[in-house]
Amino acid sequence: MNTHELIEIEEKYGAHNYHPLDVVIERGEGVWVYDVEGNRYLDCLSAYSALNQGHVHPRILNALKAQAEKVTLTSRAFRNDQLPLFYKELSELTGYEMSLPMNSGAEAVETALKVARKWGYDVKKIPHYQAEIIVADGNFHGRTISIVSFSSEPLYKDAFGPFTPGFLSVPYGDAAALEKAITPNTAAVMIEPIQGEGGVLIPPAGYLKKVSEVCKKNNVLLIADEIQTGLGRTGKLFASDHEGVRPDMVIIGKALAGGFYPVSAVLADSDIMSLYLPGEHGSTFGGNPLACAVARESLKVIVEENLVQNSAELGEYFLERLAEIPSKHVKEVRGKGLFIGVELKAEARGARRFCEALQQKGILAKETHSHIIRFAPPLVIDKETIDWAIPRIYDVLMMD
Ligand code: IF1
Repeated sequence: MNTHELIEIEEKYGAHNYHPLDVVIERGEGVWVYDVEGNRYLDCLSAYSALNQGHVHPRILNALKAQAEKVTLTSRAFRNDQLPLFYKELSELTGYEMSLPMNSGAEAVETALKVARKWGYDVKKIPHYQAEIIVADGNFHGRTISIVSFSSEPLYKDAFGPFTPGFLSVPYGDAAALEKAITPNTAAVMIEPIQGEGGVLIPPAGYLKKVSEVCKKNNVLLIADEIQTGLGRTGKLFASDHEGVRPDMVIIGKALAGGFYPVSAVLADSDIMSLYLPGEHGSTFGGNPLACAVARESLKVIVEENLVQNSAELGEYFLERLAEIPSKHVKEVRGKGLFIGVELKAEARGARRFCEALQQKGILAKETHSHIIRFAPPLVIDKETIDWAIPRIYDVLMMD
């Protein structure tokens, strides 16, 4: 079937909760994807950083196949032989004593929020059901009712009340405002070290460090949502590492399973994670052997292929080349590692038309917030491919 036919079927039978570019992908390999017409594109979105290891990484594919032939799901009613090794390897890689596996990012966020509230009552002795959690304006942490309850984006939130209480949002990048919002009932602060959906928004240098100090001083847990920024995307294993910050909890997802499978996790030390008692939390699929086998190999690929270093080096190169393009439309080019945003001026009439023009040139990128183009290719990209992309991006950014 061709592009047009497939899109027609999708629009007829599927919910319209997305407005994708009209490209129908049927195959992917490394940094490249191929549509049903046989056109090739450089993937500069990486499924919102779920594909740090590139499409259909052969090692992860083999791990998936091998495990799928043995056992795929046990539920947590029984144990499986992959979960212990997943826990251990994740701990050795990240330095956190324990973890709790879930599936989607939103579920892992909920997991962190629940245990933060429990910590608030059991450890900090916040009065019953008075725990508050502080987040930042412009946040994106997922789509559940509790999470959209503290979104500042009307589109994500407004139609879906009543909302979950107990959350408070403060301006992003302003540690003083955050400190002012803390009360004796504050259990936790949850922050994205760089706001992805916010438009690759990098807070002022020292912000996260200051937030971490403020949290420590006030006996408040710091939760970093590294679902998008983690696992090498910004040129460090975690974006928090850029400021030497070790949050009390780190939430990961997306690239944890290299795009093969939804796997997320919350990392924390035992003093927090051990607060969860049998029956208090769980998921049918969380920690299943297929997920664990895929995630174990996905982590090994990040380490053994030096993807964190590659992200740092090629991210800097890509950013420099992009910043050289003398486009009248560009307001700012910013990024860390291979997490780059090109913010356009208001007069540019939106980023969507630039993304559509990039598609014509064989590059898939997605606008965020209508006026920012995000460039976040798989971390396996090489310099030659960036050199291939730059003149194409140049042509698009130089158009009228
Ligand atoms: C969509 C955005 C990106 C995330 C952070 C948690 C989650 C996400 C920091 C939830 C998910 C995704 C979801 C996807 C689009 C995308 C997105 F534009 F919507 F905000 F990446 F920038 N924390 N981000 O970025 O993880 O439950 O989806 O696994 O909702 O369309 P999830």
